Amino acid sequence: MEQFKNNVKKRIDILGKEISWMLAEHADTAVGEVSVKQLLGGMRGLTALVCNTSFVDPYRGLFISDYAIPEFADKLPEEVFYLLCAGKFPSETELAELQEEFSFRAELPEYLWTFIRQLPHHLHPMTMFSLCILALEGQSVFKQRYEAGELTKSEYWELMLEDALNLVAKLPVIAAAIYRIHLLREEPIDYRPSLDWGANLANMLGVNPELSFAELVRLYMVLHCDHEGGNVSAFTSRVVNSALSNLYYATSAGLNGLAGPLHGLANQVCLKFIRAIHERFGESPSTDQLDDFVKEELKAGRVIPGYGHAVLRVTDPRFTAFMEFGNRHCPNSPYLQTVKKLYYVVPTILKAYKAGKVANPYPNVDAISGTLLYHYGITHFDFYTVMFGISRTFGFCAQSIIALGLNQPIIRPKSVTNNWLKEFLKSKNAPSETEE
Ligand code: CMX
Repeated sequence: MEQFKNNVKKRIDILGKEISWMLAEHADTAVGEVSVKQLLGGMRGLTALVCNTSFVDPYRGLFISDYAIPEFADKLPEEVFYLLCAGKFPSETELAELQEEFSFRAELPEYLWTFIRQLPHHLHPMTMFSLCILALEGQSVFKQRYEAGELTKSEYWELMLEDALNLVAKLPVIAAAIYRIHLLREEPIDYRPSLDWGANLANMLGVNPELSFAELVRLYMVLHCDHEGGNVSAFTSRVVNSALSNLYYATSAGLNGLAGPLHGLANQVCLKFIRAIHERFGESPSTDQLDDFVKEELKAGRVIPGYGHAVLRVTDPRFTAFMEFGNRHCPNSPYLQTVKKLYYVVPTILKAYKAGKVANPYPNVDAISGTLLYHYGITHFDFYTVMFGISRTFGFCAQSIIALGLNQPIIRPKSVTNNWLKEFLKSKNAPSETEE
C-alpha cells in the first residue's frame, strides 16, 4: 500500500501548498455574504466549506477531481475510491494492490458475526448497518494509537487511511450478511478473494447470478460514492471526524443522516411510490393516471420522492447513467417504464407547484436506482439505502483522510438566537417586527 499512501501524500502536499498560499495572501478576503434567508433556510447556497474530493456543478452534476460522470461511470468502485483519495486513477499495478488489500482485510471479527446474528429481525437494515459499523469502532487503529499517545498530528491521515481500508473492505460482507440473515432469513455466502470488491458484494447478496447484476452493483457503488461536502451525510460524518472521533464513529453518524427520507431513504420511498402506482392502476399506468396520482400526493402534503435537489438544477446525471443501464439491460421492466413515464409527467407538475418554488423539478438519482435493484431481485427495498451507504462511505473516508492530511481544525460554526438577529437587523435600520 506504500504507493497508494505516497500518492495520497502527494495530493495532500499539493493541496496544502495551495492552502498555505491562500491563507498567506488572502486570509481575510470575503468569499460571499450570508443572508437572513440562508441563516434560517438550512444554509442553502452558502459557501462555507472546502471539500477537495468531489464537486457538484448545478448544471453538470458530480465531478470527482476533473472527471464528470460519463468519464468514471464504467470504472470499478476500487478505482473510484482511489481517485477520491489520491486525485488520480490507479495504474493496473496500483489497482491490483488495492484489491489485494481489500481481500486481505475483508474478514469480520467473530464477535461481529455473533452481533449481526443477534440483531432483532425487525430493525431497519440501515439501523443494523450503522450499528455494525459502530460495533467495529474498537478496531480503529487510529483510536488505539492515539490513546497510546503514539501519534503526531502529521500522522493522523495515515491512520485514517488505514482505518478506511479496513472499513471499506468489510462493508460488502456486513451488508450482505444483514441482507441474507435478516431479510432473506438465509445463511450468508462466503467472500471470494478471486472476485473484485463490487462483484463480491453482488455474489454475497446471492440474488442473481447474471453478470449484468454485478455490473449494476459496481455502477451503483460508483455513482453514489460522494457528492461534495455539504450534503447531510457527508457533512455529518466530517463534523464528527473533525473532533478526532475515528472513522467508524464518523461513518455510523453519516449513515444515520443518510437514513432520512429527504436524503438516502428516498430510494426506498421511490420504490414504494411506484408500487403504490402499480397497485392502483396496474403495471402499465397511463400518463393521465400518473398525473392524477402525483397531484393527489402533493395535495396530501407529501413530497414526490426522487425529484428535486438542494444543489442540482437539471436532471441528475446519475439518473441518466442508470437510465442508460436500464435501457441496455432491462428496457421492458414495468418499473423502469413507470420511471420513464414519471419523468415525462412530474417536472411539468412541480414547475407549477407552490408558484414555482421548487428549485429543481427534475429527477435525482433516487428516482431510478431502486427500480434496477428490484428488477435484479433485491425485492426488500428497505435495503436500498444500505447499498447507498456502502458506497457513500467512500466519500466519508476520503473527505476525512484529506481533511486531516491538511490539518483542518475541529468544525465549529457560530450560531445566533432570534434575539441576536433582531438586534442585528435593528442596528442595520431594518424595519422592526412591530412596524410591519
Ligand atoms: N416534491 C414536492 N415538493 C418539493 C419537492 C418534491 N420532490 N422538492 C422540493 N419541494 C418543495 C420543498 O418541500 C419546499 O417547500 P416548502 O418551502 O414549502 O418547505 C420547496 O419546494 C422549495 O424546496 P427546494 O429549495 O426546491 O428544495 P430543498 O433544497 O429545500 O430540498 C430536497 C431538496 C431534495 C430535500 C427536496 O427536493 C425533496 O424533498 N425531494 C424529495 C425527496 C428526495 O428525492 N430526496 C433525495 C435527494 C437526493 C439525496 O440527497 O439523496
